[in-house]
Formats: sequence, C-alpha cells, structure tokens
Amino acid sequence: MDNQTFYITTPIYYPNDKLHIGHAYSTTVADTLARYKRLRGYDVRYLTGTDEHGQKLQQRAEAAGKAPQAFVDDIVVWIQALWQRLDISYDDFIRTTEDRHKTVVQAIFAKLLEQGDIYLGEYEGWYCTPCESFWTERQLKDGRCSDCGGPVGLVREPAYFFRVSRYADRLIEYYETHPDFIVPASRKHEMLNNFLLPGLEDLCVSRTTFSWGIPVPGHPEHVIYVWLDALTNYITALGYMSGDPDLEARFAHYWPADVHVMAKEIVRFHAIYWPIILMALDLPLPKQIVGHGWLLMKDGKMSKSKGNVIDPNLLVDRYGSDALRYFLLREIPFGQDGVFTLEALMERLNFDLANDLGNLVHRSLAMLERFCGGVIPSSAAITQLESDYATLIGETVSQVEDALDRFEFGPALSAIWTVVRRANRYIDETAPWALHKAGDRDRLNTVLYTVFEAIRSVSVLLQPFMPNTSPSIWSQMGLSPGESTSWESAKHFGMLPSGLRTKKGEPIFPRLDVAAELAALDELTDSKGAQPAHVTRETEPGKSPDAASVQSGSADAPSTNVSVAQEPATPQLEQIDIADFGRVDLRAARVVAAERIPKADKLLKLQLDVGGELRQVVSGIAQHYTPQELLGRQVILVANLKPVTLRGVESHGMILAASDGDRLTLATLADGIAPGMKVK
Ligand code: ME8
Repeated sequence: MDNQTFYITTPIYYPNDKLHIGHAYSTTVADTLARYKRLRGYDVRYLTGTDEHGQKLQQRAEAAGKAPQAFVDDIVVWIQALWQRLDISYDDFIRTTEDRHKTVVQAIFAKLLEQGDIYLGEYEGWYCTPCESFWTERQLKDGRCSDCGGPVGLVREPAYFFRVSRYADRLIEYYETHPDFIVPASRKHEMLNNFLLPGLEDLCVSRTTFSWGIPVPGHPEHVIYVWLDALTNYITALGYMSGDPDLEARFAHYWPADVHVMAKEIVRFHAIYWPIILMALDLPLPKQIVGHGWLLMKDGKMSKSKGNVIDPNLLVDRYGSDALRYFLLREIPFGQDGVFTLEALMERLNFDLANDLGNLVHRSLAMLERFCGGVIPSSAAITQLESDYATLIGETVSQVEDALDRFEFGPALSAIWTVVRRANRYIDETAPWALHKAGDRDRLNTVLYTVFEAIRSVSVLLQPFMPNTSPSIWSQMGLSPGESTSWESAKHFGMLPSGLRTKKGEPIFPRLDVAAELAALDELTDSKGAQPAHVTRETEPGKSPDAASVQSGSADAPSTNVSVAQEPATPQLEQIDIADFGRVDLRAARVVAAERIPKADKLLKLQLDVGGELRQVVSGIAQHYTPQELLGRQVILVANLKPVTLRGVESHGMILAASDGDRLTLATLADGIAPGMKVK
C-alpha cells in the first residue's frame, strides 16, 4: 500500500525586504512537522515560497530604483539561502512570478469568469497597501485598517468581483461539520462573528491603478488581486491545471493539503477566501488552517523603522541553526504571542542545551572513556531503577507524538527534556565513578548502557526539531543511522547495540558567557539598551501587541487560563501607571472544589470562594497539581477578567501562578486571609 500523504505549507512571504525571525518561526514549525511525518513514514510534501506581486512590492522596487523583478530576484536568493542555513527541508519553493504559476492563475480566473463567479463592476472602497486588503466602510476600525491599524486609501476603479457571498452558507456549514478545520478554534469564532455571520460582500479581485501583477486574460489593464494570485500557489505548485499528466497526477496525489501554517493576521484569507475559491473550482478544502501567534519584542511589534528587527542569520552564525530552532519551538507557546528576548535565548542555550543536554552527552562519553575504554558495554541485570527509566522513555514517546499532533512544540520538547534531566539525575544517583572504584563491573556496565540508551532515545526524538544535533550525537557515540535511529526504535528500550566504539568530541553546545554575548549582540543588531530586536515588516503597520494574550492566555490561548510568566524577571512590556494596574481586580480566594475536565489533560475546573461569592474558574494547571492538593488553598484571583468558555466549561476569572515552562507554582497567600479580600 502507498504511504499516506502529508502536504504542508507555509505562507508565501513577500520578498519586499529580508525576512526576520517571525518568518523563521513559521517556516521552522512547518519544517518540524514535515520532518516528523517523514520519520513516521508519511509521503510528505513541504511547500514554501514567495508572493512577488502587488502594489506594495511595486512601490518598494520603485523606491529602490529597480525593476520589480530584479528587486525581488535579489531578495529571493537571500531567502533561499536563509532556509538552507536553517535546515528547512522544503520539497518545493514556488515563486508567483514563475510561468508555472502565472498561466494557471490566469486559467483559474478565466474559469471563474466563465462560470459566473467573477463579474466586471466598479470598486469604490478602502484599501490598505501594506496588508493588500480591501475594506468596506463598516469594516474599518476608527477609520483605519482592521488588521494592522494603519491608514487606508480610498480607491475607485473598474474592477472584477468574485461573488463570494454565494458560498458563505456552505462555508459556515463546513466550519460546523469540521470542528478541527481552524486551529486554534477561537479564530473560527472570530471568522464567523466578524465576517461570515454579518454577511460577506463580493470580493474585488482585480486592480487597474498599478501594473505589477498577473494580467487578467484578455484585459491586461487589470492585474489579478494579489491575494487571489497568492492563495492559489498551494495548488499551482503541485501541478493543478498544468496540462502535464505527471504534474496533474501529483496534484491528485497530494491535494487536499493537510496543514496550512501561518500567523493569525492572515487566517482570514485562508479560512474564508481560500475555501471559497476552492469550492468554486469544485476542489476539496484543506484539512487544517493553523494560525499561530506573533513573535513580539519587548517594545511591541518589530519594525524596521524602530530598528529592532533581528536577522535570523545573525543568530545562526553565532549559535547554529539547531539552537535557534530549539529556542523558537521551545519558548513560543504555539497559538499565543510570545516575546522574543536575547536574554531568554541565552538562558535556554545555557540551561537546556549546554547544561542539560550537552553536559549529559559529554560527561557520559568521558566516563565511558575512563571506565570502559570508550566502548559501550552490554547491560547486566537490571533493577527497578532501569525498568522505571524504560517506562519513562516509552511514555515520553507517546507524549511527544500527542503534543506534535496538537502543534504543541514546547510541551513536546519539555517531555524530551524530562528524559534528559532524569538521565543526569540517574548518573548522580548511581555514581558510576563509585561503582568503578568498588570494582562492581556488572552494575557499572548496566548503568552506562542505560545512560547511552537514554541518550539514543533522546537523539531519535530530537530529529524533527534539531536535525543536526542527532547526527552529531550519533557520530560521537559511533552509532550509524539505521534501525536503532528510526522513530519506532525510541519506543523499544535496549535497541542500542553494545560494542560501539565512541569518539568523544567537543561539547555539542558550549556554555556561553551571557554578559559578553549580550554585549556582542547589542553591537551587531540595531537594537539599543532595553529594546532589543523584534520582528515585523518594513512598514509600521501599528499592529498593537496583544499584551493580554502574551501573559495570561486570552481567548487566543484557551488551554492556559493561568498567568504564566514566559520571561525572565526583566520587564518586557511597556510601562504602565498605577491607574492601569488599578483596573485589575485581584482578590484572595479559597479553592473549595476541584476536578479534572474530561479529555483536557491540562485543565482543572475549580470552584472558588471569593468572600461569599462562588466562582468557577478553569485553570491550565492539571499537569502540576492534583485536584486534592488544591482543596483549601488560598489563591489570587483576577476577578474582573471577562468570562470565557474553555472546552465547553465556563471560566470566570484566572488564578495567578509563576512558571518557567516546566515548573509551575501557584501564587498563594498566607492562611487566615479572608476570601474576597482585595490584593493590591
Ligand atoms: O502575509 N511572528 O506575507 P508576509 C510570527 N504574502 N510570524 C510572523 C511574524 C511574527 N512577528 N511576522 C511574519 C504575507 N510572520 C502574504 C502571505 S500566503 C498565500 C500569502 C510570518 O511576508 C507568519 O507566518 O507578510 C505570517 O503569517 C507571515 O510571516 C506573513 O508573511
């Protein structure tokens, strides 16, 4: 039987400027999933590319004194080199200026025109050039672009329109019958409430006031609207309507896409217009539209004009691609906004990579050299300690698989790090140096075999996330890739062959001098002082950072209705005054009942006594506290948080906790504080 297919895409990025770590994040996320599915035996196709037309690009090229094609060509070379450096394993890179794309877009346009989905009319309305978005008067927010908050221009020109309203009911029904179509689900409600239920207006799909685009067939004074042009890349790249039987067969093989990855600001185009285009073409819809949050900087959105954009190359140069990939995947909670700081990067590199993983590999190899002549021994009899360890690894594999199925990259890595940290503790507990001294050869062999077996399992599980680290561990262990490095092998403790001759090299992740690194990075980036680099496009779209979702997990982050400090102690958000803080109603509360929520392994449903009032709060602490442990605890409640529904359970408020991602501790009050008392 043929392997199951898995077709995954990133947005095709605008080559109007060099890309930044926000783009690197989406591309790394998609790459991790593509690599993971390949390891699981899927027939994977991973597509990325560039969206090269449109008014914004034409303006940028003019400003640079270049022809648009020459302008984008240079940037595309830069982008492809970046993806190579970040080990992005794409199978195809589509450029919308390629003939294979342009001719099919024209054929699609002609087909939609012929079947009456597209008609000629006159557009009068608002246009946001940075977002390449049309807006009606009603959709503007305070007279500005609803997406980026920037200024909009009035446009009046003859234009073709797409009767999208024809398909709205079918799309609403599709949302209802496919609850996993949009991830996270909160974005589905946004689509329904803000766009679909109020009624879709026909979409303008051509422009006449500039020329940098694909001409409408037979009417070259019109160019096809850049989003219609761009969205279709997902099918033109496969070979849809190409007329080439091999390519058409490839299209039939991979379509529909399994996952379209993007950030939240373009979910609207993918969850509304793209499905409608596909319905009009009578094609199946993609299985999932996944919209993650934004990487922000301490001072908000990244922007060239603020001079706070970080070039991913800079970080790859200094720390390597795996370190950057690890940081992005580990640190940014998928679906939520996350603040990028160089301090947090340094902490992850020093603690997780150098101290935990790097040290485990290095110290184990050093002991093996000293005690066993650098040759991996056979295990002798095992004790409960080793069999518990084997169980932990088996459970970890399932946790990683489940987490990746839910796009939870941080928790997947955190599960792997439980094994890494346990291995370091196991070494401390079993003290191989003492076994060596006591001449307890059998026990020493068992312990060292177990340590290397744990390292092998970790290296297998790390492959999708850190594609260079695993081979470099194998090479130091003398292990050749094969059966004992396959994904399945991680589930079977004992697959490490004994007798391997190891080759200890340099530590795989050196420890960094944080102060020296920060000073060097500050020199190398445009960032100054407390405002290091953040990521956005060259224009200043004014998309305000969603501070609430960074810290507390708002509706965007339904699974963590608990305040989690993602960052080191340094302040990372804009300063507020006392009046801002006064708007938060913090209250002492006592937990009077707690229970798990079925099928939500992170959530607990709590009943809180808030001084005579009983409050129900859903909290993402189930992996850190059992319901019993919480009974009677004094906690701090954010009492005036708007109610939300999480997994069908109403949550009215949020309790505070401190966390570094792995550990989480509730913020509590001394006994004797009366419930309901104000905390300030
Ligand atoms: O929108 N944080 O292209 P684009 C996280 N051409 N991700 C970010 C980010 C940030 N700060 N900044 C950018 C376009 N991204 C269209 C897409 S698709 C048919 C057409 C990532 O160059 C994220 O994936 O503006 C976001 O959706 C995308 O880059 C926007 O890239």
